[in-house]
Amino acid sequence: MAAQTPNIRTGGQIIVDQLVAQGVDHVFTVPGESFLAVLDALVDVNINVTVCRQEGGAAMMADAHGKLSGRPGVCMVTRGPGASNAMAGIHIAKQDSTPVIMFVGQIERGMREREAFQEMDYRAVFGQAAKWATEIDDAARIPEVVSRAFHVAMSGRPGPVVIALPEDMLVQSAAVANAPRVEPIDSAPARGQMQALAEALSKAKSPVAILGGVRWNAQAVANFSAFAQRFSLPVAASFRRQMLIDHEHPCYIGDLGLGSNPELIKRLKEADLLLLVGGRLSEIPSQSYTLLDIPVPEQQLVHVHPDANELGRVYVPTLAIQASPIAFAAELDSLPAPAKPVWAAETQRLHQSYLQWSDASEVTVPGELQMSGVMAHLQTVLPPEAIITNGAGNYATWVHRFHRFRQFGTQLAPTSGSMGYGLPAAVGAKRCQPETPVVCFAGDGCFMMHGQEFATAVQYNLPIIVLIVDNGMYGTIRMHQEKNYPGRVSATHLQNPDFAAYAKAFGGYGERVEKTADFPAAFERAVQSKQPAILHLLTDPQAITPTTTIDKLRQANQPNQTKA
Ligand SMILES: Cc1ncc(C[n+]2csc(CCOP(=O)(O)OP(=O)(O)O)c2C)c(N)n1
Ligand SMILES: [Mg+2]
Repeated sequence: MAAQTPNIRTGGQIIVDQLVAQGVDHVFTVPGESFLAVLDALVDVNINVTVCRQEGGAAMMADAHGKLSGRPGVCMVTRGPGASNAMAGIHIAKQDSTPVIMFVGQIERGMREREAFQEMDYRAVFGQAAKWATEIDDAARIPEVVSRAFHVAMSGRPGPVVIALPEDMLVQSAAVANAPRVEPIDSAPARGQMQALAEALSKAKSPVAILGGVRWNAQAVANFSAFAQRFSLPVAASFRRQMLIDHEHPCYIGDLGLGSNPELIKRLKEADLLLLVGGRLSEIPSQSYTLLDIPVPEQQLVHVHPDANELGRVYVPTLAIQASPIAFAAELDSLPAPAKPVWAAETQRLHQSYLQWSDASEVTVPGELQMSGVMAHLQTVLPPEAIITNGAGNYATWVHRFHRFRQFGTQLAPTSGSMGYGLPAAVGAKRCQPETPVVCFAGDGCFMMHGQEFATAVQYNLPIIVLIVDNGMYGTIRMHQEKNYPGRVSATHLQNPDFAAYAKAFGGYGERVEKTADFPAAFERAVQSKQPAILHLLTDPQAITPTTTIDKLRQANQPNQTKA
């Protein structure tokens, strides 16, 4: 593409013009005096700016945008304290392989290394946390660096890029052309690899596919689903990547996460061929690295990943296919399906097992508010395109186990297990897709980590619905305490505010729900309010998981207990 005729602009204008050239439509920020020239240039362009309340929230909103669009979510934060707050979101984007670009205001170039006001060395601080961290010294190099940032953020294994912008560089003028829009570099299976996969499948007795990672889209999901159906291939979703297959697909057998269906784990251990597409089979989905031997799995492993560095990093694959899930799935229809695979009946049985495992009506826990009832109701009222967000906590088990994801682009949840993600992700999603219903699940602990972004939802009239599952504690940690140090409760009790009043104080809709039967009407009122809403769900502290209670855990783990 021919470069434009250079015109003289300030660094701030050049930055913003690069964003326009890259097709950026949203920027999430907490402002700082360190990048006033960028904020000023944003006034003149057609980019939606979301002003947030804390930089961690801004970075998580950018992550949500990156996950939904497949292109970098962009946030802008100030130096030292701003960048430090944003680290939580950068870590999420790194572990989730989300394309994100974070611009950070920086001190003037001439003051470096004096530990000037809020000075930080971004290359050092984010060098490991981000995929790439850099600083722009010369306004004339902005198009080059920003273009590379888009390339790095999206290509191979995507991830976050941090770009520091010295304050004086942003007011420096330069005559330089914009760089053209960057598209992710795609990689497709090499010649003969699809044939090799077909042969491996034809010899297999009990294959399983596991879907994870990024570089998927709705078409790739449709392509893979059609392939699975033709092969009656059982398909599991990796931790917090459930949206990669319709849960009502006859080949779906469940998600590999925390508290997975034991039937699924058993089947995976017995599999003779694993087709791992897009994911890394990291600690959580691999059940603490117990599913596959390292470095050489006993099973045949066909690993498909867009980044060569991930192929053979932990597990040595029998067949390593360096391809994005999009490019890989596009070639699957070339594989001839077997007449009647020997595993077909087993796939049916496993899908039935999943349906039973995820049937909320089968589960009763202590207390008047049953999360199973809440989940069952949401199943009947939420449309398939509804986006579900969450952070970390035992409450998330209800989402992962009982919500039947139907479509690509409907799940925003951090594989890094970062608390506080659900609310900013919901705000980011609703800001980008105002027509799509967005429901955020949060624990009482989780919500309070970024609860201030409820103000952002109110400021931009974003009618998200937040379900705060309040058990009065950091439940996950309490559960681990009862397992490891039974009866010795330490630093896990929480005294919480009235979250319905909190919602109202912010200008939203709030309601307290104490009984299962009251939930459907409360949810309907929240929808009808057309405001950002919080439903404060009071759950029994005993109901620590769908299958056990605090008392049972404590008893079972007493050190003097005689184990049968
Ligand atoms: C940012 C962050 N801090 C701490 C933790 C450790 N942690 C994991 S779950 C959890 C408790 C979550 O509490 P809550 O949101 O109330 O959910 P619950 O487990 O009670 O359902 C904590 C403290 C974490 N994962 N992330
Ligand atoms: Mg809790």
